[in-house]
Amino acid sequence: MQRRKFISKTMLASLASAIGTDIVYGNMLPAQYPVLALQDPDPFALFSKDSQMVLLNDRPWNMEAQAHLLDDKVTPNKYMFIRNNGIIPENIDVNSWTLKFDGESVRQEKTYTLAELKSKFPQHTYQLTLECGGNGRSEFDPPAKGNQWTIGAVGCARWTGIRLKDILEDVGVKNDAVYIGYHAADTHLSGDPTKEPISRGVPMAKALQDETLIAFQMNGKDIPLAHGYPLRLIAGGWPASASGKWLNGISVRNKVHDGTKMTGTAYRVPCEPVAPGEKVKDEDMCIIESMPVKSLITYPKSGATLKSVASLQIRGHAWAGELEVSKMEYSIDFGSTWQACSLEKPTNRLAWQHFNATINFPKKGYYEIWARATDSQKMAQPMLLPGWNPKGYLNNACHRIAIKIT
Ligand SMILES: Nc1nc2c(c(=O)[nH]1)N[C@H]1C(S)=C(S)[C@@H](COP(=O)(O)O)O[C@H]1N2
Ligand SMILES: [Mo]
Repeated sequence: MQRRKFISKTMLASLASAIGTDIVYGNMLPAQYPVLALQDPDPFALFSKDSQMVLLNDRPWNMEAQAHLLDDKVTPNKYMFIRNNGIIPENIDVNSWTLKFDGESVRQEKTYTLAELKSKFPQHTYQLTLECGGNGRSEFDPPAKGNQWTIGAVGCARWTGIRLKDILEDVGVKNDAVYIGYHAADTHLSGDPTKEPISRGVPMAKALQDETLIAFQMNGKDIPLAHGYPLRLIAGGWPASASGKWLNGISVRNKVHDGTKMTGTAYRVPCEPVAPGEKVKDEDMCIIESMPVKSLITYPKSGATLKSVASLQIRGHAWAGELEVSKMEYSIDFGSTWQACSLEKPTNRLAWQHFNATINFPKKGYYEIWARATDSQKMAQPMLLPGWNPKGYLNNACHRIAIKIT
């Protein structure tokens, strides 16, 4: 008879610490047994997310919200979407974390500790809209590869940090600077330490805006690990891929940054419109900058049945990249006529704006409520899918919800 082999004391201790409590009959635990609690960690608990969030991928982690979850004026962590291109860094030591400035266009390379960054520069807080360039991708036809985001890869939290422009002034930048590119501590899916999962950036004009932050807090607390702890670049209103998480380096470049996912077709759209399915050459693809005008109805939830209501208050948010939203409308007759919503000013530039409207329904039955935002340059959201593009970016079609009045 074979003797059962039990787990060693040290293994047991490390399992117990991973689980967070004693394993009561641990001395009976067979060696090599995969403890259930440590298999398939609950991704929502793991990242402190609401369990109504939708998991799109677990390697790398990608998770989106649903429209009704985004009802808060300031998005709490539990409803913030997660978009990762690589593996989240482990064992982060904030005491040894540094941010290095290099590149052709710095006068001299310079490295700051986290403590220096926090003490040396004035701190600012802004509410900033971050939307993945691929939000809405799932609707494109022919389909585009990549995470099939529906409408929930957007959020608007409050970010606290220091202005990138203040640090750049301290570093000293040459006149020929064109772009900044970020570097980060996450690792490539292949495990190859020489490869960066993503290294994007923004032109100097965006880097020098007041609202472009090197942030260390989200909603008044340390940035959650999944969102870039302990340091992240925030460039609100641009595709969120420009907002590098786990930031440990900034290169000041004398040309457009050519890091991973800056070149080729990544985060680019055809410079001129193309027919659905058409092949586009790399050199005919242009970098996405400011995001297009868009809105979401966050209350009520699509599919709701309302008992004998004559009128209903709807609400939501609208945003327009670098621009302000100047008009918000809704329709209950499939876009034949549009009525004005009341629209608030943003709390600061690059924050989403809240709208609401009281809708009167003529009688019982099924309705769709459509919402349409228009930006300060008079560009309105398209009712149906906008220009097809090979990677499925920038779908800013009107959001629609279904309602039954019984
Ligand atoms: N270091 C690093 N930064 C990153 C990414 C990443 O994979 N690694 N993903 C980018 C993309 S594509 C998006 S949409 C946003 C998502 O930010 P969030 O996960 O905090 O919502 O982070 C951006 N910054
Ligand atoms: Mo993204």
